[in-house]
Amino acid sequence: MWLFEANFCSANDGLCKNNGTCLDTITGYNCSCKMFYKGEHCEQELYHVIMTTARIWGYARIYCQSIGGDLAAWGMRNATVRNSIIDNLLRPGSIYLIGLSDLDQEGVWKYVDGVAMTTNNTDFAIGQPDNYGSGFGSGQDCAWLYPSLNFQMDDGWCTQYALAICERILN
Ligand SMILES: [Ca+2]
Ligand SMILES: [Ca+2]
Repeated sequence: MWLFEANFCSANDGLCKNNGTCLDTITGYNCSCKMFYKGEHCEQELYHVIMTTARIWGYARIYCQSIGGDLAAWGMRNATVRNSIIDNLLRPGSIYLIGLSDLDQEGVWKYVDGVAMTTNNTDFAIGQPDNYGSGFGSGQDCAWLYPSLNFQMDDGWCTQYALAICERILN
């Protein structure tokens, strides 16, 4: 039996699309994608749309789906992408809903694409999520980026009108 060292990257030009970097591994290769690309071969381009009309979380989600996407999830998990959106696209003083909630089960946070929250894929401000208001009425189950918290994440009320960040994959 023979085992040859894999050299996929140099043997297969252009494996990683959109200027992604090809990295050989023992058994194959991985593509390291540029900022707004994902997929095994960086073939998917992520496109973000900043909503300019305030909506409640549920209607914001429906709006994002109506333009072929959903509330931002992947781009919110990736700190580089998230910070780029915050720095370049958000209006100071506005609240922006994102695709993260604990609507299904209190305290269990999940992105709209099904990915569970971890400390590495979220950026909640200190003391958040706090489910503020529970006991008076419903607590807070829908995440937003909050301006006075340097656009860190905070759990907010799903019934409050706010702007939102949509995300869709091109191709
Ligand atoms: Ca909650
Ligand atoms: Ca909160």
